[in-house]
Amino acid sequence: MNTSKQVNAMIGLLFIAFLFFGGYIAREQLRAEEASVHQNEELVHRGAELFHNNCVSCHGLVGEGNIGPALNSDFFRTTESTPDGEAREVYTYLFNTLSCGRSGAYMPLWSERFGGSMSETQIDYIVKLIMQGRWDLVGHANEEHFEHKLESWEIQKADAERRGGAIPDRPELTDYLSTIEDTANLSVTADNCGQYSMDTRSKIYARTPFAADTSSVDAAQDAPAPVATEAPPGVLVVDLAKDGPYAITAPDTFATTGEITLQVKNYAALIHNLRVLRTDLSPDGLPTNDQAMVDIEAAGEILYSSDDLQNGGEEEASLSLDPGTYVLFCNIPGHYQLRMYKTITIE
Ligand code: HEC
Ligand SMILES: [Cu+2]
Repeated sequence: MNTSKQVNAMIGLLFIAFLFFGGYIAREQLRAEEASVHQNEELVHRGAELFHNNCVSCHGLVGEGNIGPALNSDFFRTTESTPDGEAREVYTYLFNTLSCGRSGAYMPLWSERFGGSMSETQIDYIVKLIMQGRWDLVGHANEEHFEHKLESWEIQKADAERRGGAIPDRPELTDYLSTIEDTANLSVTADNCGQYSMDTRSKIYARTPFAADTSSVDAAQDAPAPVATEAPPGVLVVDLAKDGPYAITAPDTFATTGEITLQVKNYAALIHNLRVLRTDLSPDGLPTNDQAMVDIEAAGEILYSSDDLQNGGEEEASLSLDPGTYVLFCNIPGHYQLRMYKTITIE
């Protein structure tokens, strides 16, 4: 009798202790989670500040792309449902690209380890920012810095008015962006640390982290392959970066009886151009020079060269091409190596 009461009391106590500890552990977990959310927010904030100071000039005010490609693409994003291995792959790709830069392109190297200006911790902050798509924070950083710029302009202006001197131009947010004229002063990254793989790039570009539900996967599979814009006879339409950051979209064959009207348009913020080359060489085996451009002299005969086209830039030209196979490519440093080329057969 007594013992059974004792046992009951024991069980009761144990139960209370269990509730107490259970509650404690749950609370601790919540606290730890809140702390890590808070910590993450702190880190991506630092990433945004670094991005404002070092990257917006080439990659756009909120990662939309400018001289460098867009970085606000979904394929760089990870979500809670992204498998660990895949997330690591994206992380490594971005981390290495930032660390080493891109050889043969304007993308500088950043890691102190290779002579750049950032610690690996700082690079980590920026990579986190890109993978979490926190462009809102970059927007805030821009605004904040811009306000300071405006304030000092106000002072300069008041001063000029007092002295009757020339009033300086009001700063614009877009002053942060490099223009194509600035590229004359940019240097091409000479060498990376050999960590950049073309296959990894293709794999990452194919990622669709927000299309996990089967309906959209089916839709993507059913979608027709990209085709060149419907054009009137005699008009050859070549679209740059319409179906991918380094894609050239044009018909595989083009029938003509004489003069061809060539219409080329760049769909990306990243600058591209077009060359039409007659060559006996294989399209993937053109010789390149130390500028990471196709060595035109050695490659064959260039029959058409467009201007360097900014976002939305178009050009139209007449040319006559004999029947045969030609290579269309972009000769912005590094782009041929990124497979920005396509063959076309003129019939
Ligand atoms: C002087 C211009 C310039 C600056 C400054 C610059 N980039 Fe780039 N970046 C480029 C160019 C050009 C490319 C494309 C290289 C290529 O041809 O693959 C690029 C490529 C990249 C890529 C690879 C994108 C892809 O699709 O593979 C990442 C990531 C990147 N930059 C991040 C950054 C970050 C982060 C910063 C700031 C710390 C930065 N870049 C600063 C010009 C720049
Ligand atoms: Cu290009």
